[in-house]
Amino acid sequence: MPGVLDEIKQAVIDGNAGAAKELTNKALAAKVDALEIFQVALIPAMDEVGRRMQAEEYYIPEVLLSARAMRTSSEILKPLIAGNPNMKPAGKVVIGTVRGDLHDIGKNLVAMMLEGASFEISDLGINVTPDQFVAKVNEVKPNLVALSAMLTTTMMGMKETIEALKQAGVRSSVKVMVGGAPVNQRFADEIGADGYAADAATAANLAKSLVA
Ligand code: B12
Repeated sequence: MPGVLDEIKQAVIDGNAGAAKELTNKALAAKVDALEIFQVALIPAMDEVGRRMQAEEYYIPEVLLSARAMRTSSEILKPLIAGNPNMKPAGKVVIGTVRGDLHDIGKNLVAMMLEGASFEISDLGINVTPDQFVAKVNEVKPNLVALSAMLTTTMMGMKETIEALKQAGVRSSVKVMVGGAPVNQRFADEIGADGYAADAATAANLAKSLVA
């Protein structure tokens, strides 16, 4: 049933959550496999949103609307997909904004793009201490830890978090990627992160390559 899959994809690209919900239910009623909807409509839609964001055809409001539409559909599909052996998440990610920092808009966008790229996300929120990152890493055993900072005064929290992961003996079992307005590749290299991305779309590609 390619028609309805194309329509779902378009609804997500357009950021139309109502249409995404209606069309997802329509596809399921027509016995389209939930996993197929995910793989043929939702993931390619978020890939396209990422492309448009990089090309500066989409800005934050459009990306947030698309992410919301994607979530509306994926919330319907998730319970149906759970347990399907073919639904392999791309990997697990623990994400958070580091200690002292309350900015979360960029971090949330990154989380949404990673979710769109079929990563399983544990979002610790804002003002996350190194110990809280370590505890979550021990709990969910992620492939990737994603650290966000928006203040020059908090970006050293990324280094402290990496140190804490080392101290806890788990640094080698995860990749660490960092981002946020004051962060750049040089800083990422200096603090021993595995990767840096400047925006949410690039972050999704970086995450895929880090876990590949
Ligand atoms: C919104 C905002 C706030 C809101 C935050 C609301 C929220 N829920 O997030 C509020 C009002 C709370 C706030 C508070 C403060 N803010 Co403020 N804030 C901003 C503002 C205007 C926008 C930030 C934003 O959301 N941008 C949009 C998102 C989408 O972009 P982004 O965050 O950069 O994220 C993208 C990339 O960086 C990247 N990315 C982000 N995280 C990650 C993580 C990974 C792993 C990867 C790979 C990529 C990645 O991908 C994202 C999406 O593409 C910026 C100015 C600006 N234009 O950036 C100032 C700014 C960041 N704030 C600033 C300051 C100073 C403060 C305050 C100290 C102000 C004060 N005196 O109280 C407080 C600090 C509070 C705290 N302890 O954190 C300064 C920071 C200066 C500096 N260099 O340190 C800025 C730059 C403003 C300025 N020009 O002075 N702020």
